[in-house]
Amino acid sequence: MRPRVPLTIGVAAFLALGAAIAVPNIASASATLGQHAAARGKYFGSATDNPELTDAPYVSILSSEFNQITPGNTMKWQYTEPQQGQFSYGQADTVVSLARSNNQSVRGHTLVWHSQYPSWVDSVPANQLLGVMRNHVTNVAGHFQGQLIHWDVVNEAFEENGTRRQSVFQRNIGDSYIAEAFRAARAADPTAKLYYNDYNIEGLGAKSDAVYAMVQQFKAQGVPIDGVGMQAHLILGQVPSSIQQNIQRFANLGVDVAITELDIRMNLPRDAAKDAQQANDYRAVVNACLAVTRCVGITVWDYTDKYSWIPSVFPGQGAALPYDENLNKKPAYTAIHDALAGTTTPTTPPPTSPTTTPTSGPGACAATYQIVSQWTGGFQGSVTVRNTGTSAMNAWAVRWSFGAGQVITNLWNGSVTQTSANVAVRNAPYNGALAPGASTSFGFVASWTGSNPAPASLTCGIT
Ligand code: G2I
Repeated sequence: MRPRVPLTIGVAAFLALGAAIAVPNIASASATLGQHAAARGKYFGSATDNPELTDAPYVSILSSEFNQITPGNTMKWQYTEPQQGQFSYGQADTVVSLARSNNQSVRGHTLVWHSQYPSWVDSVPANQLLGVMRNHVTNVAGHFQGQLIHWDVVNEAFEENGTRRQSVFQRNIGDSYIAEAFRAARAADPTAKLYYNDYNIEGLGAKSDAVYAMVQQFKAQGVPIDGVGMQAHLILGQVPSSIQQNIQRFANLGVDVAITELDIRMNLPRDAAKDAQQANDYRAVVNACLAVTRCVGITVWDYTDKYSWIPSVFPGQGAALPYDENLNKKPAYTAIHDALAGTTTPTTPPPTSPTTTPTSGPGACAATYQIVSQWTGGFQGSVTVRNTGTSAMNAWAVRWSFGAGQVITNLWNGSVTQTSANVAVRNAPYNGALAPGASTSFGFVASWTGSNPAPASLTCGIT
């Protein structure tokens, strides 16, 4: 996108206020899973679903313990394009805005899948399905453009033996449908990292070999793939021993890896021995991800047994998640927590926050920079933008200069350009409008070496 020519800089003078920012003590036992993961340069997230959002105690933990959210259902085709050409985003938007209000990143799930699509798709003439699929991807990825860190572009396209699943897309479009979906997704949302997502590909085997070969081919052909999602719907005591090796071999192809739907089911009822085994299993998965730099994060497929999909699909099995059905933490929680916490401690004292000097008048805004967490080589930051003027703003831009070579690697809820030290962040399509007094924020992950001083000043304006 071409940068717009600046018309006005609303605020150009700044004060470093020296107010200490409350940064959680990363080493403390009470830090959340999300905070510990961030301190290791990863996220730890949870899936959720709209019906659960009326459960206040559930939402309270969802909102505080995790730094990433995946909508478990409501971005799927049956929800987003229930009738051909009629798109519906209300439920998915609800999840995305909840996550945004909690400063959580969001994975999009999922654009093209053989399940949970509306029946009209089966009636599309074969020679029109490619166009219909592209149109779906273009609209849905376009709607959420700039709001998601990842998209699961294609989900579960392979059989256990490594052959292609004979879905409606495979049958009517052919092998090329996966690459075509990725191309359409990149065009519609250039900032989301694009993932292929599947289950039973956590360890070495025929199915993960097939996905590996596809990723290798996509890389060679320039098909825009950025990551592989390993769902990790696992069975007690059966974490594949090759999981770390397998994550690493995908990383070596030049893609990121995410554990996208982790749960570890057991035969009911629970007992102490099974809980202890489950804790070991969760620890093994977390440690495998921590061991590979390009393993970017882990998502549990909801966090509580109260809302797990397992009992309805595997009768007699369940208790697969780190919180029980009464929202109490299980041994698995402690194992995840302690694995993420490791021995990591903050490497430098938390920097203070420079704040723009609020001014009045049209287009005046203030930007506040904050380091959320920091670890060796990286940190997560957040900038809050507030309309300090007297009239509504339709767009904003925040600029600063990094003083020590920091480089933004990922930014959400805004669009970033960085040229050497100079960073410019403009609003995303959905958060540019700010009434007087209103505020919004964007988040980012950046690298640093040596030291990580906060910028001496930020500018905020309407362009
Ligand atoms: O099946 C487990 C997961 C495997 N990988 C892809 C994921 O997208 C999938 O998630 C599950 C959801 O967690 C379930 O909630 O996908 C299921 C459908 O295959 C979802 O189940 C459906 C039920 O089958 C429907 O009856 C129900 O109306 O959830 C719907 C919404 O609650």
